[in-house]
Amino acid sequence: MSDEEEIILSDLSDDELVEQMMDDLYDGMREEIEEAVGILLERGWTPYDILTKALVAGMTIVGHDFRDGILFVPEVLLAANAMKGGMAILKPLLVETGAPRMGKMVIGTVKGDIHDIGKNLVAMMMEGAGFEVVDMGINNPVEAYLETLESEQPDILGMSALLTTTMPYMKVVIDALNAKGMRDDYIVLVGGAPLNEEFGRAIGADAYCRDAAVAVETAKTLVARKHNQMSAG
Ligand code: B1M
Repeated sequence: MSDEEEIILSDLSDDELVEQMMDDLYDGMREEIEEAVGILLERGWTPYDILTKALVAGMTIVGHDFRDGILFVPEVLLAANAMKGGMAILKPLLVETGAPRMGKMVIGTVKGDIHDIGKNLVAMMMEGAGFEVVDMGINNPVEAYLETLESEQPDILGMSALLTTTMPYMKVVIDALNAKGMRDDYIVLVGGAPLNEEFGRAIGADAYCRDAAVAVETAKTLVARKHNQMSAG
């Protein structure tokens, strides 16, 4: 592209800019994504709207083309990197709501799985809603979950899996909690694109969370219920 044709992001209308962000995310252009996030913030967009209407929506398109064999791992990694650039700007803004401490969550992606964008988003939104979050990262074996639960004593255990081959591992973790008599000590929330409610029930989780907003709402409800039960009992 010649200099004359270069797109000036700040000259675009909101709709055009969001459209452009989807293209830039698709092309893995991190700096452009960061600039566009800054522009939308200046125009008064909420961090949550930028996240969901531009970044997550753009990543969905990437996901479809990855599935259909149009994009491959290197391109998807670049797109993920661009998304992370945007998320890094939004994170402190989502977190600084000054909400009172709601409870504590330990969250990690299960063994064999290295997808972390959705988990990071959940962690961010939970922090934004006033939860303390301990992020265990990716590829966590059952031993790591058990150790972290013992040392952190959270209210909630969150697990993420993006692959049909790794989602059954969530049951391995829940079974281990049962075997150790620890299951009832924690609210177990699970999420990730291939999961559904039925799966969540079948493996013995307390709830399946379709997205980060649902995770926050579910966490609030179940923590409040747990505290009520504890004060009644
Ligand atoms: Co992967 N990948 N990937 N990938 N990748 C998927 C998941 C896939 C659906 C793509 C496809 O074919 N359409 C497919 C899985 C198919 C299947 O299992 N049925 C797939 C595959 C096959 C693979 C590899 C096997 C590819 C290969 O190597 N041949 C490989 C596996 C690596 C491994 O993990 N061992 C692989 C690798 C990768 C990259 C490394 C290139 C990259 C990950 C980079 C990273 O995460 N740092 C990647 C990406 C980016 C994707 C897609 C395109 C996007 C995932 C994403 O970040 N979405 C994905 C396609 C898709 O899902 N559309 C795909 C955006 C994110 C915001 O959404 O993660 O769903 P999501 O999280 C949501 C909810 O699910 C929920 O809230 C989040 C926010 O709203 N949620 C939770 C998630 N976790 C939660 C936990 C909770 C609560 C809610 O706890 C309380």
